[in-house]
Amino acid sequence: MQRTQLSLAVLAAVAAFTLAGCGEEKKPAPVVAAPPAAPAPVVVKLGHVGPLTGGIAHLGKDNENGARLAVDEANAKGLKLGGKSVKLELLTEDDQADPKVGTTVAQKLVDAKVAGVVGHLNSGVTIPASSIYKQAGIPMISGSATNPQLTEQGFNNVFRVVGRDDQQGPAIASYLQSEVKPKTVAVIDDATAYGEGLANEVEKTLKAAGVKVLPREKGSDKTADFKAILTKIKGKKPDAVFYGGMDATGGPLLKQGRELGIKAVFAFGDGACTDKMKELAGDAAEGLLCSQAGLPVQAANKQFLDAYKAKFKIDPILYAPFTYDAANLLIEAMKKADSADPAKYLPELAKSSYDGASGHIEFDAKGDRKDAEMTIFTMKGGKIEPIAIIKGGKTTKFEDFIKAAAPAAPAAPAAEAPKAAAEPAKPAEPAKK
Ligand code: ABU
Repeated sequence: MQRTQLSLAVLAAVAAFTLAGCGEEKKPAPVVAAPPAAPAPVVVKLGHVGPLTGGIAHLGKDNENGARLAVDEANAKGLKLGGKSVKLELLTEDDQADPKVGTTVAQKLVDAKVAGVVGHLNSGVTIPASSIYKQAGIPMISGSATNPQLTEQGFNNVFRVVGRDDQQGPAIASYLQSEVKPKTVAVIDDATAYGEGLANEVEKTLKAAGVKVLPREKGSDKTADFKAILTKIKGKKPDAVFYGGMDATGGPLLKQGRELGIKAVFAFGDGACTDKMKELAGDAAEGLLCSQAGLPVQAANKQFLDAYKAKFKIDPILYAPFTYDAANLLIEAMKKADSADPAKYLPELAKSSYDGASGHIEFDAKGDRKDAEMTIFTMKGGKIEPIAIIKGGKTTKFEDFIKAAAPAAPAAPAAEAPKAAAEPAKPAEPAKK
């Protein structure tokens, strides 16, 4: 008899004897072994990278929140890969919107063995960082980097869920040309891959439409005083000014332009297409035109908007629905592959066909989002309001887009149903903010 069994037998005998001595005839309580502890879940790390300090930290945090919401939801639902419970862990890094810091923190994430990355935010940071992830074979999806070069490098691990600046530039330039009908346009950029690249696309489109474009003026992503540039521009009396850069510099530029008495229409790309422009430029922001390289936050699905608000107590700013989708795309691909091994789930990621908060997502061979929408906004009453959606070269007024996307009226009872064929299903209802 083994020692444990022997001890149990002695214990049982002593208990029986004790009970008998007390005049009771109860049997000894059975010894119940504690259930085996559940194995600890396997931790799978995902990275998020963006600027969490500096002038555009609000946008970095917005992106991070989107990714965090997706990860927390997946953990709450429970995730199993390869028959084992998995806990996702989001590692977040601050790249300070700086290409050098970006590559350093990208390597840090690689060394931490993340299975996938959501980020970075800035094209000028995402492009050099993508080489680090490529060498490590780690899939990355940017929710906001729009410079075409990102997906023109031929890297099979690189994806984005927003459109490209060779779609966004023509969209905002064509809208400006058709609605404002400027004869002369001044173009300024912040000398980043994003700002300069987008400004180039805008200039190309305007010139092709016969609009005179003034010689390019340049600031930087740190410029606070644009007065010298704006004074030079004012003398040339442009009808419109386009700025390729982020809201942190676009806001002061617009404010200073109005202070100098420039009456031109000011237009911006997605980096400066936020309500922050009102905070930075004050009343000068009213009437600005801007574009985003995807559907507006107002058209994101209601489930996402409600969950985001409930968790973070604020509304999403710009591309949070896209980083939420990016994180979910990584998770869904892992589920399909039944593995968090990048080599195993990357082929599933490339084949994604996913209905996310920002609409339906599929990738083309380069890793770009197929059929990305572009949205044009104006600032009204201190808020940017979507005016038009451009998709596949077709422009739809935002109100018409919302109407078309509204859910079909409830089906009539069977007995009263008309005999005609049923209408095709309508897209999911976008939330109205
Ligand atoms: N696309 C908006 C700003 C981020 C970037 O592409 O640099």
